[in-house]
Amino acid sequence: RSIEAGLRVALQRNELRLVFQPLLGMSENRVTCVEALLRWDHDNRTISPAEFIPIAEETGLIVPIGEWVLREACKTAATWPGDVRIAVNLSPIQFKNRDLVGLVKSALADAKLAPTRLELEITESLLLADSDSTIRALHELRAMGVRISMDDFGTGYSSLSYLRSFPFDKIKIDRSFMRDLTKRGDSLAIIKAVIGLGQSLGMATTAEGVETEEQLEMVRSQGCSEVQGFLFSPPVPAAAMATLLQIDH
Ligand code: G
Ligand code: G
Ligand code: MN
Ligand code: NA
Repeated sequence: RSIEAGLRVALQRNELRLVFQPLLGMSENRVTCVEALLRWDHDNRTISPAEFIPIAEETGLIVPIGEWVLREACKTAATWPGDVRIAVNLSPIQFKNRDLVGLVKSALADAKLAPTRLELEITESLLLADSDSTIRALHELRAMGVRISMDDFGTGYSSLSYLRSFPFDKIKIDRSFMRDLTKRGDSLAIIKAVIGLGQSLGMATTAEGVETEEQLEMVRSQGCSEVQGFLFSPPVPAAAMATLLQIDH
Protein backbone atom coordinates (compact mmCIF):
# COMPACT_ATOMS: atom_id res chain seq x y z
CA ARG A 1 0.00 0.00 0.00
CA SER A 2 1.11 3.56 -0.66
CA ILE A 3 0.79 4.61 3.00
CA GLU A 4 3.16 1.81 3.98
CA ALA A 5 5.71 2.75 1.31
CA GLY A 6 5.49 6.42 2.29
CA LEU A 7 5.79 5.63 5.98
CA ARG A 8 8.99 3.63 5.36
CA VAL A 9 10.80 6.77 4.23
CA ALA A 10 8.90 9.34 6.34
CA LEU A 11 11.56 9.34 9.07
CA GLN A 12 14.50 9.93 6.68
CA ARG A 13 12.58 12.70 4.94
CA ASN A 14 11.71 14.50 8.18
CA GLU A 15 8.00 14.23 7.44
CA LEU A 16 7.12 13.31 11.02
CA ARG A 17 6.63 15.98 13.65
CA LEU A 18 5.17 16.24 17.13
CA VAL A 19 2.45 18.54 18.39
CA PHE A 20 1.72 19.08 22.07
CA GLN A 21 -1.47 19.36 24.12
CA PRO A 22 -1.57 20.48 27.77
CA LEU A 23 -3.18 18.63 30.68
CA LEU A 24 -4.31 20.91 33.52
CA GLY A 25 -3.95 19.81 37.13
CA MET A 26 -7.15 20.59 39.05
CA SER A 27 -5.54 21.11 42.46
CA GLU A 28 -2.38 22.76 41.02
CA ASN A 29 -4.44 25.02 38.75
CA ARG A 30 -1.74 24.96 36.07
CA VAL A 31 -0.34 22.75 33.31
CA THR A 32 1.07 19.66 35.01
CA CYS A 33 1.66 17.51 31.94
CA VAL A 34 1.80 17.81 28.15
CA GLU A 35 0.92 15.01 25.71
CA ALA A 36 3.05 14.57 22.59
CA LEU A 37 1.01 13.66 19.50
CA LEU A 38 2.46 12.52 16.21
CA ARG A 39 1.70 14.11 12.83
CA TRP A 40 2.79 13.03 9.34
CA ASP A 41 3.09 15.63 6.60
CA HIS A 42 2.88 13.72 3.34
CA ASP A 43 1.77 14.58 -0.20
CA ASN A 44 0.66 18.08 0.79
CA ARG A 45 -1.60 16.92 3.58
CA THR A 46 -1.29 16.02 7.23
CA ILE A 47 -2.15 12.41 7.97
CA SER A 48 -3.59 11.59 11.40
CA PRO A 49 -1.96 8.92 13.57
CA ALA A 50 -5.38 7.27 13.74
CA GLU A 51 -4.81 6.49 10.06
CA PHE A 52 -1.15 5.47 10.00
CA ILE A 53 -0.39 4.06 13.49
CA PRO A 54 -2.34 0.83 12.77
CA ILE A 55 -0.26 0.39 9.56
CA ALA A 56 2.93 1.20 11.45
CA GLU A 57 1.94 -1.47 13.99
CA GLU A 58 1.20 -4.11 11.34
CA THR A 59 4.48 -3.52 9.53
CA GLY A 60 6.69 -3.14 12.59
CA LEU A 61 7.55 0.43 11.55
CA ILE A 62 6.12 1.51 14.91
CA VAL A 63 9.43 0.44 16.48
CA PRO A 64 11.72 3.03 14.79
CA ILE A 65 8.90 5.61 14.70
CA GLY A 66 8.15 5.09 18.39
CA GLU A 67 11.84 5.46 19.24
CA TRP A 68 11.99 8.76 17.31
CA VAL A 69 8.83 10.02 19.11
CA LEU A 70 10.22 9.15 22.55
CA ARG A 71 13.61 10.79 21.92
CA GLU A 72 12.10 13.90 20.33
CA ALA A 73 9.48 14.30 23.09
CA CYS A 74 12.12 13.99 25.86
CA LYS A 75 14.40 16.54 24.15
CA THR A 76 11.52 19.00 23.84
CA ALA A 77 10.40 18.52 27.45
CA ALA A 78 13.94 19.15 28.72
CA THR A 79 13.58 22.79 27.58
CA TRP A 80 10.37 23.39 29.56
CA PRO A 81 10.16 25.28 32.86
CA GLY A 82 9.52 23.71 36.24
CA ASP A 83 8.45 20.14 36.65
CA VAL A 84 6.00 19.86 33.75
CA ARG A 85 5.82 16.25 32.59
CA ILE A 86 5.73 14.93 29.06
CA ALA A 87 3.30 12.12 28.16
CA VAL A 88 4.29 9.85 25.27
CA ASN A 89 1.94 7.32 23.65
CA LEU A 90 3.33 3.79 23.44
CA SER A 91 2.06 1.00 21.25
CA PRO A 92 1.83 -2.45 22.85
CA ILE A 93 4.09 -3.60 19.97
CA GLN A 94 6.91 -1.58 21.51
CA PHE A 95 6.84 -3.92 24.52
CA LYS A 96 7.45 -6.94 22.29
CA ASN A 97 10.32 -5.52 20.36
CA ARG A 98 13.76 -4.78 21.79
CA ASP A 99 14.68 -3.54 25.22
CA LEU A 100 12.03 -0.91 26.00
CA VAL A 101 13.43 -0.06 29.44
CA GLY A 102 16.89 0.42 27.92
CA LEU A 103 15.44 2.66 25.23
CA VAL A 104 13.61 4.82 27.80
CA LYS A 105 16.78 5.13 29.91
CA SER A 106 18.79 6.11 26.86
CA ALA A 107 16.22 8.69 25.68
CA LEU A 108 16.09 10.27 29.17
CA ALA A 109 19.88 10.33 29.55
CA ASP A 110 20.47 11.82 26.08
CA ALA A 111 17.85 14.52 26.72
CA LYS A 112 19.05 15.07 30.32
CA LEU A 113 15.46 14.68 31.47
CA ALA A 114 14.60 13.31 34.94
CA PRO A 115 12.57 10.06 34.79
CA THR A 116 9.93 11.65 37.04
CA ARG A 117 9.10 14.01 34.17
CA LEU A 118 8.08 11.20 31.82
CA GLU A 119 4.71 9.50 31.53
CA LEU A 120 4.00 6.65 29.16
CA GLU A 121 0.43 6.22 27.85
CA ILE A 122 -0.73 2.78 26.86
CA THR A 123 -4.05 1.97 25.15
CA GLU A 124 -5.71 -1.36 24.86
CA SER A 125 -6.22 -0.93 21.11
CA LEU A 126 -3.92 -3.88 20.72
CA LEU A 127 -3.75 -6.28 23.57
CA LEU A 128 -0.77 -5.82 25.82
CA ALA A 129 0.50 -9.31 26.57
CA ASP A 130 0.31 -9.82 30.29
CA SER A 131 3.59 -11.69 30.12
CA ASP A 132 6.28 -11.62 32.79
CA SER A 133 8.49 -9.49 30.60
CA THR A 134 5.83 -6.79 30.07
CA ILE A 135 4.99 -6.66 33.78
CA ARG A 136 8.67 -6.58 34.67
CA ALA A 137 9.32 -3.73 32.24
CA LEU A 138 6.42 -1.69 33.68
CA HIS A 139 7.63 -2.23 37.25
CA GLU A 140 11.19 -1.32 36.27
CA LEU A 141 10.00 1.90 34.63
CA ARG A 142 7.95 2.83 37.69
CA ALA A 143 10.86 2.10 40.00
CA MET A 144 12.85 4.66 37.99
CA GLY A 145 10.09 7.22 38.60
CA VAL A 146 8.40 7.03 35.18
CA ARG A 147 4.58 7.07 35.39
CA ILE A 148 2.33 4.74 33.44
CA SER A 149 -1.12 5.84 32.22
CA MET A 150 -3.95 3.82 30.79
CA ASP A 151 -5.17 5.78 27.75
CA ASP A 152 -8.70 5.86 26.27
CA PHE A 153 -10.09 4.05 29.30
CA GLY A 154 -13.46 2.40 28.73
CA THR A 155 -13.23 1.84 24.98
CA GLY A 156 -11.47 -1.53 24.83
CA TYR A 157 -12.60 -4.99 25.74
CA SER A 158 -10.54 -5.48 28.86
CA SER A 159 -10.30 -2.15 30.68
CA LEU A 160 -11.03 -3.54 34.13
CA SER A 161 -8.83 -6.61 33.85
CA TYR A 162 -6.04 -4.31 32.61
CA LEU A 163 -6.26 -2.34 35.84
CA ARG A 164 -5.68 -5.55 37.76
CA SER A 165 -2.94 -6.94 35.55
CA PHE A 166 -0.78 -3.85 35.08
CA PRO A 167 0.58 -1.21 37.46
CA PHE A 168 -0.99 2.05 36.28
CA ASP A 169 -0.53 5.45 37.93
CA LYS A 170 -3.25 7.20 35.96
CA ILE A 171 -6.49 6.49 34.13
CA LYS A 172 -7.37 8.68 31.14
CA ILE A 173 -11.14 8.56 30.62
CA ASP A 174 -11.87 8.29 26.90
CA ARG A 175 -13.27 11.42 25.34
CA SER A 176 -16.35 9.62 23.98
CA PHE A 177 -17.82 9.72 27.51
CA MET A 178 -17.29 13.50 27.67
CA ARG A 179 -18.80 13.98 24.22
CA ASP A 180 -22.02 12.16 25.19
CA LEU A 181 -22.28 13.79 28.61
CA THR A 182 -25.16 16.13 27.79
CA LYS A 183 -26.94 13.59 25.57
CA ARG A 184 -26.72 10.50 27.71
CA GLY A 185 -27.22 10.20 31.45
CA ASP A 186 -25.25 6.97 31.54
CA SER A 187 -22.05 8.76 30.45
CA LEU A 188 -22.19 10.91 33.58
CA ALA A 189 -22.66 7.83 35.73
CA ILE A 190 -19.69 6.13 34.06
CA ILE A 191 -17.40 9.17 34.43
CA LYS A 192 -18.29 9.47 38.13
CA ALA A 193 -17.69 5.76 38.64
CA VAL A 194 -14.29 5.82 36.90
CA ILE A 195 -13.13 8.81 38.97
CA GLY A 196 -14.23 6.91 42.09
CA LEU A 197 -12.48 3.78 40.85
CA GLY A 198 -9.26 5.77 40.41
CA GLN A 199 -9.59 7.18 43.92
CA SER A 200 -10.11 3.71 45.43
CA LEU A 201 -7.16 2.28 43.53
CA GLY A 202 -4.89 5.24 44.30
CA MET A 203 -4.68 6.24 40.64
CA ALA A 204 -4.96 9.75 39.22
CA THR A 205 -7.71 10.37 36.65
CA THR A 206 -7.64 12.56 33.55
CA ALA A 207 -10.81 13.61 31.74
CA GLU A 208 -10.09 13.74 27.99
CA GLY A 209 -12.01 15.79 25.45
CA VAL A 210 -13.15 18.61 27.77
CA GLU A 211 -14.60 21.22 25.41
CA THR A 212 -17.02 23.24 27.58
CA GLU A 213 -17.06 25.00 30.96
CA GLU A 214 -20.00 22.79 31.91
CA GLN A 215 -17.95 19.63 31.35
CA LEU A 216 -15.04 21.15 33.29
CA GLU A 217 -17.21 21.96 36.30
CA MET A 218 -18.70 18.49 36.29
CA VAL A 219 -15.39 16.63 36.30
CA ARG A 220 -13.83 19.10 38.75
CA SER A 221 -16.68 18.64 41.22
CA GLN A 222 -16.32 14.87 40.94
CA GLY A 223 -12.67 15.04 41.98
CA CYS A 224 -10.93 14.36 38.67
CA SER A 225 -7.19 15.12 38.97
CA GLU A 226 -6.51 16.50 35.48
CA VAL A 227 -8.37 17.68 32.39
CA GLN A 228 -7.36 17.80 28.74
CA GLY A 229 -9.26 19.19 25.77
CA PHE A 230 -10.01 21.93 23.28
CA LEU A 231 -11.43 24.16 26.09
CA PHE A 232 -7.79 24.86 27.07
CA SER A 233 -5.82 24.16 23.92
CA PRO A 234 -5.75 21.97 20.84
CA PRO A 235 -2.45 20.20 20.12
CA VAL A 236 0.07 22.92 19.13
CA PRO A 237 3.66 23.01 17.78
CA ALA A 238 6.61 22.94 20.22
CA ALA A 239 7.28 26.69 20.01
CA ALA A 240 3.67 27.58 20.87
CA MET A 241 3.75 25.12 23.77
CA ALA A 242 6.96 26.67 25.15
CA THR A 243 5.28 30.10 25.11
CA LEU A 244 2.14 28.75 26.79
CA LEU A 245 4.22 27.13 29.56
CA GLN A 246 6.23 30.31 30.19
CA ILE A 247 2.99 32.26 30.72
CA ASP A 248 1.57 29.51 32.92
CA HIS A 249 4.62 29.22 35.22
O1 G B 1 -3.83 13.41 17.67
P1 G B 1 -4.93 12.54 17.22
O2 G B 1 -6.26 12.78 17.86
O3 G B 1 -5.07 12.54 15.73
O4 G B 1 -4.46 11.07 17.64
C1 G B 1 -5.16 9.94 17.24
C2 G B 1 -4.66 8.72 17.99
O5 G B 1 -3.29 8.44 17.68
C3 G B 1 -4.75 8.86 19.50
O6 G B 1 -5.34 7.67 20.00
C4 G B 1 -3.34 8.93 19.94
O7 G B 1 -3.15 8.34 21.20
C5 G B 1 -2.58 8.17 18.86
N1 G B 1 -1.21 8.68 18.79
C6 G B 1 -0.81 9.95 18.62
N2 G B 1 0.53 10.05 18.64
C7 G B 1 1.00 8.80 18.84
C8 G B 1 2.32 8.24 18.99
O8 G B 1 3.34 8.93 18.98
N3 G B 1 2.39 6.90 19.17
C9 G B 1 1.29 6.10 19.24
N4 G B 1 1.48 4.78 19.41
N5 G B 1 0.04 6.58 19.11
C10 G B 1 -0.11 7.91 18.94
O1 G C 1 -6.23 8.69 22.27
P1 G C 1 -5.60 9.94 22.76
O2 G C 1 -6.21 10.42 24.02
O3 G C 1 -4.11 9.86 22.87
O4 G C 1 -5.94 11.06 21.68
C1 G C 1 -5.54 12.38 21.82
C2 G C 1 -6.20 13.15 20.72
O5 G C 1 -7.50 13.58 21.06
C3 G C 1 -5.47 14.42 20.35
O6 G C 1 -4.62 14.21 19.30
C4 G C 1 -6.52 15.40 19.92
O7 G C 1 -6.53 15.60 18.53
C5 G C 1 -7.80 14.77 20.36
N1 G C 1 -8.44 15.70 21.25
C6 G C 1 -7.85 16.32 22.30
N2 G C 1 -8.72 17.13 22.94
C7 G C 1 -9.89 17.02 22.27
C8 G C 1 -11.17 17.62 22.47
O8 G C 1 -11.42 18.40 23.38
N3 G C 1 -12.13 17.25 21.59
C9 G C 1 -11.92 16.36 20.58
N4 G C 1 -12.92 16.09 19.76
N5 G C 1 -10.72 15.78 20.37
C10 G C 1 -9.71 16.10 21.21
MN1 MN D 1 -2.97 9.61 24.57
NA1 NA E 1 -3.75 6.85 22.58
